[in-house]
Amino acid sequence: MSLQDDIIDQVDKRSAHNYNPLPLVLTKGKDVWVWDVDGNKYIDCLSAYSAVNQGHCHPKIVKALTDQASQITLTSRAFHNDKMGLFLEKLCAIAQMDMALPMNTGAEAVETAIKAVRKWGYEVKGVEENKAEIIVCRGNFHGRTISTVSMSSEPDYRSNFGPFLPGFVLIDYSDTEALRNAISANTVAAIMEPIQGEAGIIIPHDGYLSEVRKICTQNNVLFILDEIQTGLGRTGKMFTYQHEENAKPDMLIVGKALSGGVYPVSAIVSSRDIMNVFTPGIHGSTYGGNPLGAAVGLVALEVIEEEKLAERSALLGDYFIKKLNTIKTNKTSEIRGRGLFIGIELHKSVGLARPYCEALMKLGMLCKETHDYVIRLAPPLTIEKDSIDWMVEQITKVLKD
Ligand code: IF1
Repeated sequence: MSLQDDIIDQVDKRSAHNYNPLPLVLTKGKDVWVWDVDGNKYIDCLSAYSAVNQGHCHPKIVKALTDQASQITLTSRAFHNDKMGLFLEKLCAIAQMDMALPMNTGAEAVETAIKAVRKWGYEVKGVEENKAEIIVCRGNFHGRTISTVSMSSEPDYRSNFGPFLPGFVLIDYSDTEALRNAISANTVAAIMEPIQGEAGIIIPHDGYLSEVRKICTQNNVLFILDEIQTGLGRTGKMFTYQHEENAKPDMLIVGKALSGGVYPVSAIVSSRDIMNVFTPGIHGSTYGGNPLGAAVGLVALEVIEEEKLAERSALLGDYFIKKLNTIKTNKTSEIRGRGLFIGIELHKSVGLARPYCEALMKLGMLCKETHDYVIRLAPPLTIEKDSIDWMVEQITKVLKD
């Protein structure tokens, strides 16, 4: 038995089986590269679901982590710390919003958004007690907590986890008529992803987000975008809604790359009016806003700006998609994406994407299927052109075989 097999056996025995990972064990990462315990080197084309946009173990971010780790790591919010304000100042500047509320995981930030818009509904909009409705889209992914699976339309994520949280109204994604029809006097918000990641890199029709913006404004409904996966440069803009004119939401939910994959940091960012529903004692988190996460978050945001990662993503993503489209194969039905957020959809008759991801792993490239038939390509935004050329060669091999 190899070391790798031993480790996988141990995990099989001791870890709940809530995942089915590719059979390799990683031990080291540097920029776009990762190494397994046998010393094999791979290009990471998943980036931990877009948390590692800045590349693995970015030296500046790691330095912020280690410097802060020997200073002070956790104060709780019972006291101020000297890092949180600096971090939130930067986050608000980048998001062009007034105020932020820091949490840890993405799902916690979505929970925070749900609480914020419900409270806004009762206290500002004047919705009758316990009647608030939030519109969400079929195919969404907002996390794994009870509230976020209550928003989901995916049977796998919901099965036997009920009873669910009431107050969510499901509509089709990229359908403005459905949104108009779903709005009632009790609607407080529409929460959606600007591109649906888990659903298979589903890009809504041109103009959808600005139409949603308009409909929400007309009806005094808050427009909330979950940019946990699509934000911070991934799709070729700092935030994906910026691909459209006049699509700025009332609140952004961010996470993942907010820490460059170094530490869980998430937040909601919004206007002063909406954030003012939070008063002392009504919401919080032991770790949310801690100085270690804040120090890391500040530098992770600086790296995105300094290294122009959004611009890189736009240029290199276009290049990647163009090259993928030159592959002569009848196995793919569509290659789509924005920036370095790309999906290769296989014809259903070709079969599942998983064996293609396994074949790519053997060739030195790590990616993860989404929604059964889509190979998702999302390398760190620091990727170089020649690495993209190399990846296209590997993808060509597996699609030809
Ligand atoms: C897993 C998917 C990606 C997210 C959006 C909130 C969250 C996520 C738009 C929650 C998290 C992850 C979690 C990860 C798999 C993954 C995923 F395939 F399931 F959908 F990225 F595509 N909003 N996405 O994408 O954030 O609480 O996890 O920090 O294993 O569940 P979290």
